[in-house]
Amino acid sequence: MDLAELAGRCEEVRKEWARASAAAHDPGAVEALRVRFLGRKGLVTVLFDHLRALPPADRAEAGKLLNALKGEIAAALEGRLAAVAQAAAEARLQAERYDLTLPGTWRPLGRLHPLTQVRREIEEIFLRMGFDIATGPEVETDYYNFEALAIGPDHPARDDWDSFYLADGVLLRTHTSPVQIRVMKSQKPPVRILCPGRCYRRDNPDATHSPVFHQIELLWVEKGLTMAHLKWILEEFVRAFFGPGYEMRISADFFPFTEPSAQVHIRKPPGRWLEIMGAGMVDPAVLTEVGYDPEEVTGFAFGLGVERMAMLRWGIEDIRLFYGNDVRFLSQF
Ligand code: FA5
Repeated sequence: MDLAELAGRCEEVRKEWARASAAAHDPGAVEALRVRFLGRKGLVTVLFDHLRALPPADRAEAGKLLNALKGEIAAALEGRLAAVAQAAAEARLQAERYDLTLPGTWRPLGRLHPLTQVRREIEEIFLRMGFDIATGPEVETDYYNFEALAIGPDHPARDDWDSFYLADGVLLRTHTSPVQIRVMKSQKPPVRILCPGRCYRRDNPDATHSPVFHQIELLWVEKGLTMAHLKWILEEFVRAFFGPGYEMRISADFFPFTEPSAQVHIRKPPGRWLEIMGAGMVDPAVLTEVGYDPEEVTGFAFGLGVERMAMLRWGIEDIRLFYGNDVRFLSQF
């Protein structure tokens, strides 16, 4: 092969490059081009083998031609690779483009039931004051629910707690006061506890009564406690839970297990008064029943209705809303 022939071959390879490279649209195809033209047996590489056969005078010229071709194709390859990579990146961007004007997907979030929120908040207030949480069974015996609380079998106050009996002497507890008895029987004074729990009564459902509801019982037994301490705790509690703008009214009441006894009403003026709890000084007969000495220690207790607290907090007129499982209602809390 002489110089002119080699130059002709260079031209052919150049044309072939132009044709082949125009058809390479992805990185794989560009790599195949590189192998085909510049690889060990590539179209350009094999032309270099002809150098040795040329007359020495032509070699420099031929070398120039070949190196120019090689450099040209190497540079074009690089450009081609960059172009292909950029096209691929652009295609990906197009495919992943977000339309920010589309409406979002609504994901409903779960939340705590308003009664759970209120219970937890009340627990926190009293935990800060140094009370411990205590619990007891919802299925109770007549002894803990009534008798130990000085409500004998024929006591007229039984009418206040119309009960669901499961068997003779076994019932669904009507209040959380039996937990007081269980705790006092199991530990010595001082006692400072809070007992949240579910209660059951054969009350006709209305705006403020539900057959299943929640109470939180508080009991503090120690040397030297008086009604003044109870009043102080109540005022602190109402302030902590409701904040300003609420009024509290304490009036006389009767419970067989407290003496004196009181009931507490709350209202947010100009709203109606709502009874939230029964309270009082633990009756000496109850202290004696659990093995405490009423000459040594005194105590006070209250049992408050969790639903009533929630109704006052949010201005809810009907207790049954808490049990309707209507998401439109529940999602507001
Ligand atoms: C009692 O149950 C007493 N054990 C409270 C007590 C404890 C007094 C310790 C003294 C010492 P009463 O029946 O009043 O008391 O209920 C207390 C509170 O529970 C009521 O003020 C009310 O807020 C709530 N409650 C009672 N019955 C229902 C009901 N059916 N639905 C919703 N809340 C109720």
